[in-house]
Amino acid sequence: MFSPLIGARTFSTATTAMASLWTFFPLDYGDPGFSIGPKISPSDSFGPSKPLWTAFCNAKRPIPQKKCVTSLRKDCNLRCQREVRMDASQAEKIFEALEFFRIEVPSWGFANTGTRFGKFIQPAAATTTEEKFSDAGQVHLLTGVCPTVALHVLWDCPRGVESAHDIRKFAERYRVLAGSINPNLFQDQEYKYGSFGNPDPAVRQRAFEHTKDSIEIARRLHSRDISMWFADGSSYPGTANIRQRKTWFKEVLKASHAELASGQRLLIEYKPFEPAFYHTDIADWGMALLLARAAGPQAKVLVDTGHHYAAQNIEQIVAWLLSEDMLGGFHFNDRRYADDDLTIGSIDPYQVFRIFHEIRYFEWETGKRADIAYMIDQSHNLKGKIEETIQTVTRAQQLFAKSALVNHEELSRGQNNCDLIGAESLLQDAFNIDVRPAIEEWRDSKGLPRDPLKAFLQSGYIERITKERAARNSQSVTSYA
Ligand code: RM4
Ligand code: MN
Ligand code: MN
Repeated sequence: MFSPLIGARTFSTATTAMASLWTFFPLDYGDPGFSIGPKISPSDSFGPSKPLWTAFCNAKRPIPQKKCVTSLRKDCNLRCQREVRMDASQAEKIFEALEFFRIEVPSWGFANTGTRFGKFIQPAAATTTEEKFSDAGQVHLLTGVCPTVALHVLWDCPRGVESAHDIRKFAERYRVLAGSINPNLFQDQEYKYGSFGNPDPAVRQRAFEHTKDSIEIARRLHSRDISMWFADGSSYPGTANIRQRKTWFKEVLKASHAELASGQRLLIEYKPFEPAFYHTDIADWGMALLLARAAGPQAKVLVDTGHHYAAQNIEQIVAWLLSEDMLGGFHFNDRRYADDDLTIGSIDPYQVFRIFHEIRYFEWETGKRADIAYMIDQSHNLKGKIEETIQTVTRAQQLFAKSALVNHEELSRGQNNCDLIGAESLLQDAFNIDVRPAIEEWRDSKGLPRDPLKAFLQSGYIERITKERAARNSQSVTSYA
């Protein structure tokens, strides 16, 4: 199904790479199913040839021996830097892991955004859905691992269900498929007191209709996941009947679930606060889990990493959801204070590593691949948008690759023997390995640029879109709410 690209090792022009990736990820709207995520299976994938794997072997490189001039013993010949180097089998593990790792980019990450204090307009920001697809297409072209773009219905589908037709055209043109569909149940005036939890049945009905339309859009685009995020809650004690709202949520989620085609999923996201400041109807993973169970078997929980209190152990939540077969996907971003939407791993990369580790450990123990949608939910108003998305994707790849280096057999033994230092060191050692050379080698084997960000900056794309979009952006045009 996919032609191997061994031989296409140099990344010269955007066109070459475009042609290559098109071979990797053909758009296939003829498929009856919703197999966008795990479409690439080991058997039909474009795996690197063995010689490439074995050619890459850090262990063969000499370990640098430096004269330790700062030492009291002037003649000492120590290895001054303790570098954890990988062997061939580790490089192989990274290659295997990268074959499966795909991450979805958000359309809203390419548009002008800001905070409630103001928006800082970037001349190159996308002003239309088509431009968002064009930008997402660039990210996929250079990274090879972002074949889908998440859409927010009101921001990206101005003609509602009818927009699906245009989006299919954009997907063809820019070589990137529509991914998860996110209904907008929070910005219209009607939703001032909530959507699925609104005391007014007419508003609940309206929210249901919008969800139905979103499911239909997803169906027309062959998107598998509908991601439900609710702003619902209350800001003052005593002003809302918490139990009653829970019942309404169950009712409307159940009705929404009944609209799903087979193979589609309803992902239920949670968030502890904001915009509601007293109670949020779906505030944590337990509430999301109960509601997903009540909705039906195709409903799962979506973990947005930014939607947790600072001290929360997110990887434990991930482990529990995995063991309950209820983890549907992620919205990745990092946080320092609240829902900051910072770049993945920019504050705490070890946490992202631990999350990936729990997933891989689960897969090793159960012998099955966890069916999880990896998605980015970030919108940066200060950094360049495409550059930052590429930075995010490469960071995510690195952390995922590191997690592939944990020795599960040894870890399991260490845990069973209560070998605390041994077990913990397995995680720390894997985390400390510099996986970047292996990832570069993997990209090379796919005809992808070794350094996607550098390739992007040299491609001339940003200069072109800045020229094309600057005038429109100076009018403060934004398709983001
Ligand atoms: C929320 C949440 C949702 C996103 C909305 C707009 O903070 O993360 O996923 O769709 O923002
Ligand atoms: Mn989110
Ligand atoms: Mn958020």
